[in-house]
Amino acid sequence: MTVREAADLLLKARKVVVFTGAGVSAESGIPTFRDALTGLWARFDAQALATPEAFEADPALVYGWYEWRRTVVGRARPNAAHTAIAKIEAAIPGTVVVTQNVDALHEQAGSVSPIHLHGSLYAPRCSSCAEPATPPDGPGDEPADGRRLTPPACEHCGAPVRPGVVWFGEALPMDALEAAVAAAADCDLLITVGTSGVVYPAAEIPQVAARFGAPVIQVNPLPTPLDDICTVNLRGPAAEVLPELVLSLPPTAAR
Ligand code: BV8
Ligand code: ZN
Repeated sequence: MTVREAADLLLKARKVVVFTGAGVSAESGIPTFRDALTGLWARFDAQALATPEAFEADPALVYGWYEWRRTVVGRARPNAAHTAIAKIEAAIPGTVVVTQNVDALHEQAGSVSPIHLHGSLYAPRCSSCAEPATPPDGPGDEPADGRRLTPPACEHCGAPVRPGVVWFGEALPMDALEAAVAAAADCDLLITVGTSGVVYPAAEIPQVAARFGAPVIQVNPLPTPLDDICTVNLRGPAAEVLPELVLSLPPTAAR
């Protein structure tokens, strides 16, 4: 299937949902989770780092690992895929960006208020009273991956501060999930970019759009479980495929 077919769908669309995963930030140098050799879960144990039980058992291990991730992400810059998505948003005002990513590269590329389904590395909060905590300044001093770092104490109750991300077994922020489902149910095109589509309930979002009759374009170098619901599968890296797709938009807003 070709970019041309996808471009025809984009040109007709008035309400677009762009649903992104770690692959959209891969070409910014941020590792994905499940890519066979380079993904974070090939090197680290998700159960020991990305669950509430892990934080309870060893807060310094988990906090240190997330500070390392915040450093990596803080030094990264948006790539051509993030920029192309912001251009779609500028050209088609009814566009909603829904991301599973905990980086801020969509915002940095110019996307306005993307919906963060899995939280953010920049929104630490108290693990007990949930009061927001002040994020540390700057990109961090690059703790080695795996270096323990005692989390700061909450200014209100003294409990350890935790990363503001959604761990396995935790509920997604209700307002974000509801807004994403509503946008997917109401859109006339969904573009899914750089996600393996295996983490639920986020993976429902493209399925909701398809169920409500919207065409789905997928951008991913590899097949995923979402292939079957997609109208067009564009196999390639997001930073190459999306700029090509955006070339089809009217010149004023799109370039
Ligand atoms: C919940 C955030 C209930 C922090 C992450 C068994 C069956 C089904 C479901 C379950 C099950 N057992 C447990 C569950 C539920 C579980 C789940 O789905 N597990 C799966 C994995 C089996 N889900 C949960 O636990 C969720 N919560 O269900 O709560 C509840 C309800 C009420 C009350 C209490 C509880 C919470 C899930 C949140 C997990 N959080 N991390 C952090 O970042 O550390 S997981 C992680 O996965 C990331 O957040 C990421 O956002 C998310 C999705 O991953 P992707 O973004 O898709 O990344 P991935 O590496 O997988 O794929 C990258 C893709 O990019 C690949 O396809 C690759 O080919 C492609 N790519 C690579 N390069 C490029 C590219 N594409 C384009 N261009 C490129 N250049
Ligand atoms: Zn507190």
